[in-house]
Amino acid sequence: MVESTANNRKSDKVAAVAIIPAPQKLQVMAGYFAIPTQLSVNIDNPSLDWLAQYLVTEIFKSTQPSIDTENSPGTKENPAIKLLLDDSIGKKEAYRLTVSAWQITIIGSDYPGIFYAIQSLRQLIDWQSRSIPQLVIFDEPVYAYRGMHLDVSRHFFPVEFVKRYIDLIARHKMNAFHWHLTDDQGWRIEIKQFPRLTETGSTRAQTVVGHTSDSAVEFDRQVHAGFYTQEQIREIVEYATRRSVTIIPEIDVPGHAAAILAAYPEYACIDRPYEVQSRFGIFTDVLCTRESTFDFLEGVLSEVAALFPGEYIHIGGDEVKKQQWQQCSECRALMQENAYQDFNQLHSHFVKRVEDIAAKLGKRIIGWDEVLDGDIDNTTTIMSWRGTEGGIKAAQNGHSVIMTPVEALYFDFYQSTSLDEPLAIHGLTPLKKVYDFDPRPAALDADEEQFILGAQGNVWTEYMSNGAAVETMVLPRMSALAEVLWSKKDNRKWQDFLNRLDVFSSQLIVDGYRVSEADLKPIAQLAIVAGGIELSLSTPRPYFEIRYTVDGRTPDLTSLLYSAPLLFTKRTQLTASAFHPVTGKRYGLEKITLAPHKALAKSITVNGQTDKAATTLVNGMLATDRIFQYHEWFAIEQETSLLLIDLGVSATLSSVDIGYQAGQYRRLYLPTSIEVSVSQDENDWYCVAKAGQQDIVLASPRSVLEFDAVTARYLKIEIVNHNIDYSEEQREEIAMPVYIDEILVN
Ligand code: TNX
Repeated sequence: MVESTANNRKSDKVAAVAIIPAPQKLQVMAGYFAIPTQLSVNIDNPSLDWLAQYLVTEIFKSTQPSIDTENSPGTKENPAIKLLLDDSIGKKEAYRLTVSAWQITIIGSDYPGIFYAIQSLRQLIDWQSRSIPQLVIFDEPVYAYRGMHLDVSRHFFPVEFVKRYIDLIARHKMNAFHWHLTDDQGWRIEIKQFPRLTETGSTRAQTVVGHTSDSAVEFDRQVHAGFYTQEQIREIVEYATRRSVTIIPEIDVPGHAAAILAAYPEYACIDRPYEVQSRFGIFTDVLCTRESTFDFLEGVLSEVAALFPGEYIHIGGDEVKKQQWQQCSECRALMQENAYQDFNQLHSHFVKRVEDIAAKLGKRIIGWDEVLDGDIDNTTTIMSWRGTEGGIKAAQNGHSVIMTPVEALYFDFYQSTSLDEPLAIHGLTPLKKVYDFDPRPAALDADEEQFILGAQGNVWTEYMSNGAAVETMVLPRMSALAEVLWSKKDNRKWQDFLNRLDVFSSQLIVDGYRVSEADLKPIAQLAIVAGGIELSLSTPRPYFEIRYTVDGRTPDLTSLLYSAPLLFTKRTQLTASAFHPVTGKRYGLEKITLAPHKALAKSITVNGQTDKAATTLVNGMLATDRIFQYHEWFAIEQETSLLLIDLGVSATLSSVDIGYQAGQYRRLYLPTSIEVSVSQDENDWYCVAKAGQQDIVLASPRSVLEFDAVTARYLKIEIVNHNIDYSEEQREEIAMPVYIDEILVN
């Protein structure tokens, strides 16, 4: 990335002014402000002391700036930076930044405005030439809420990393840090009235290795523990406040409560021991709705409210399993007393009680969109995560809304399909998807739109065990989100963003941040065409070269150069990488096996029904050598499933080849047996091949069932799935799905 930055700078003068998020108005002039060895920072207001210090110690540390309150203008001999407050220049958080030959003037409509001007300035400095282009910027944000979330329960992150993360938020002109402090896998905030929350609740015995949904789950047998003392929290709050970041602490109730119950089982419905979870998922453990739970929560929230100065406390409310409430006489009695018809109303009741507690403490609450499932007052601010629907409904009912839809803003999802991506939870959210996200859904009218405060990227850390892993998952996706939230739509152009991103990312890299290269990797697209399968390869950086091999080897600079869509008429494994045109550095490893076969794009039904998801079984692409992605597989949930393929015409058939094991990171459940029958008329069927459990285990990842050549138009494939496993989450044995992909018929 550093190299392409240098390139851009040489060839294109405007690219030198590369600010993310794109400022509202920018006018670049000829000439530069040359950074002197000694610089003075002028302030006329003591409330700006810290900002002046910050300029001196963080931004211009290599010069020797002095701070003076004389308010003297910069001169050729004595260049100066001047900081001023003036709330008439724009709305909240607005700033004007003027860089002229000897003076840099920053006017903020408030403290954050000045802070953001400093962030823009930081991005404008070219330390190689020690210069800043002369310019005028006027800037203010489109959305008031610009957030990033961090889950410190699934993995604990030390204070130093939390500060680094807040810095990153601030550098993106984002202003909210949603700190997910509690969950099933660990309670991370000291509460003096309830010491066991951290004594017991912050420690788990071990952590799952690999993916929590793997068929044979393994554990690391290492204790994972950690929490923040109240003193550390105050230090972090202060750190964030200085950087115009408000912290929203989340205490997730009544679900995701295993760590609470491990410490205080008296707040459960069912009397038994509980433990801090070492796997991930949705557990049935919930807080009981009896009165003592709310006394407990009042105690907890009073300490939380005292630590965090912001207006909000997030109270969770997501993924609440209702079984334990159903089994609890006290919960059922409360239902009756209030004439509640279903358990969602009991959930709302719970949320309402917590909201009242928060209100007494002078706080408003935010809840995940499940809190809308019952009936809830519109005083609750909604975080819409299960898509944007919850947010739309909430805005229409007058709730304030923060958009965090799983499909676009979950930064725990994969960033590309390249095999060199780190293990992630699932899903695919490439950079462009984040950049194209619009926090204001088309379904809302202008009045309703006012309720959308903004959006937030969520970082659930089940599969991020250290700070470096977090950084590579959020960068550069949060750079895209920052622009979505700050910049006007007219100022948001994808290619232009990518050019600026190269500059910004290289600055972050210089400061030690780890930035994913996923957005530089090749992307494959398939189309079934007459005579075979057509594959197109692209990369968001058009000046990169794409090279590929068809012999399974990792491409290098001597491999075939991709220039136009490729047609495949027989089974081929293609491996592609992108290469930087100057340095020759390789990016990504996109592996894709294409296989035209006799059932390609033919009609397929599942247990007599058409099923759109099943078309992936005959799309000519094998998912078995790729990272597991749900959308590339077909899930078999039943004990027996019958897949029926109609070839349209009779054909000579002699093999069926079925995949069931993903190539990287995941260990899927295997089918119990596979049986293939053929027919000419859909009445008389002949079983031609069968694979039992042993055959399947041995043949994994794919079974090739061969048989003597027959002529047939229809194929019936029976998949038997007897996989049952004990679910830690549900505390019972449950049927597990198997996933299959591509039924190659030849
Ligand atoms: C859903 S989003 C959750 C989290 C998981 C996340 C993984 C939400 C409110 N709940 O508990 O960590 O999915 O993507």
